[in-house]
Amino acid sequence: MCCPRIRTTAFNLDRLTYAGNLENLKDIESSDRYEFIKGDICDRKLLESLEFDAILNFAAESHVDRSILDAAPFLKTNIAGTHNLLETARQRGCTLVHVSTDEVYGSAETGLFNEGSPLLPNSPYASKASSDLLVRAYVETHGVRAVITRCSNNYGPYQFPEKLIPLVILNAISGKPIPVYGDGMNVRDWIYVEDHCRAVDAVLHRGRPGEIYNVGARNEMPNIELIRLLLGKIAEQLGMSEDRLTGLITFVKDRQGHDRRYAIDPAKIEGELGWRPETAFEDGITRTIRWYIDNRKWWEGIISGEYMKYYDVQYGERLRG
Ligand code: TDX
Repeated sequence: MCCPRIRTTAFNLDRLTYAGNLENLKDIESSDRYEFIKGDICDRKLLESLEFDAILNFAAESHVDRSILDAAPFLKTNIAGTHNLLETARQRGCTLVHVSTDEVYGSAETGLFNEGSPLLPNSPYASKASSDLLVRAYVETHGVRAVITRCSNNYGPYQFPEKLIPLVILNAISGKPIPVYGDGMNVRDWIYVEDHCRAVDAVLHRGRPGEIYNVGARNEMPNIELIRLLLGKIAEQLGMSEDRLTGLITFVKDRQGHDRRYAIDPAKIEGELGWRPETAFEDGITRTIRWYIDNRKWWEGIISGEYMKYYDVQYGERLRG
C-alpha cells in the first residue's frame, strides 16, 4: 500500500474477507520490504497509525452477482472505505492511486469507452462510480494528488473462482455444468492480471494527478466464444474429449441488469505513459489453465464452506430449472 522514503516497503492492508487468502502471498511473505497487516480501510485510526507516502487502493467488493444479492458491503468498502483513504491522503499530502473499473461506464452499445465517457453504472457493484466521483471531488476541493485507473476484465492465476474464467476452468475439470447467462453473447474485454499490475505501477510513478487512465488490452470477446476457447484448451491440456466438455455448457437465466458489452480504449495510457499489454491472450489463457490444473490444493480449499453456500444461492435454482 505504501512507500517510505529511503527504501520502498509495501504494507499490504487487507481485511481478509471471503476472497482474501494469505496463501496467495507466500512467495513474498518473508521479504523484509513487505509487511502484511490484517485490517479494514474503513478503520481510520489504523490508517493514521501507519507511515507511508503513497496509497494504492485495490480494496473493493468486486463481484457483480454478489452486489445483486446484497449491496451493503459494496457501499461500505467501495465508498466509505475510499472516503477514508482520501481523508488520509489529504492529511498526509500523499499520492493515491484509486483502482477502479470499466463497469462505471455501464454498457458500450457501440464504440469504445474513453476517459471522457459518461458514468452510467448499472449494478450496485458499480458503486465504484460513486468512489470515482469522490476522488474527483477531493482532487478539486482539497488538491489531493489522486489518479484513477479503470481496467477491463482481469484473468490469471489466483483469481477467486466466482469470476467467469476460473469458474469455467474448475467446473470443466470437475465435470460440473458451466452456467452461461442469457444468450452468451455479452461481450467482455480481457486483460492478463500482470499487465494490469504494470499499468497501475506506471500510473503510480508517472501518472498525472487528477487524471483518469483506462487500462485494456483490446481483446473483446462474446462470453460463449471465450468459454468454447477455454474448453478446447482444457481438453488439450488434460487429454480429455472436447465434446464432453462442451456438453457441460448450460444456458441459464440471465443476470439482472447484465451489461451487454465492455470495451476499453487504452490509447491515453499507451501514449502518455508508454504502457502496453505484454501478454498475448492465448498465452495468458494457456498459462492460467495450467496454473489451476497444477494448483488443485489451492482451489479445493476454497470451493467448500462459504463458497458452496454462495454457489447454491447463485446457481442452484438456475441450474435446476
Ligand atoms: O457463471 C457465470 N456465467 C456467466 O455467463 C459468471 C460468473 C459470469 N457470466 C458472464 C457475466 C459477464 O458477462 O461472464 C461475464 C464475466 O462475468 P464476471 O467474471 O462476473 O465479470 P463481470 O461481471 O464482467 O465484472 C468484471 O469486470 C469488471 C469483474 O468482476 C469486476 O470486478 C470488474 O471490475
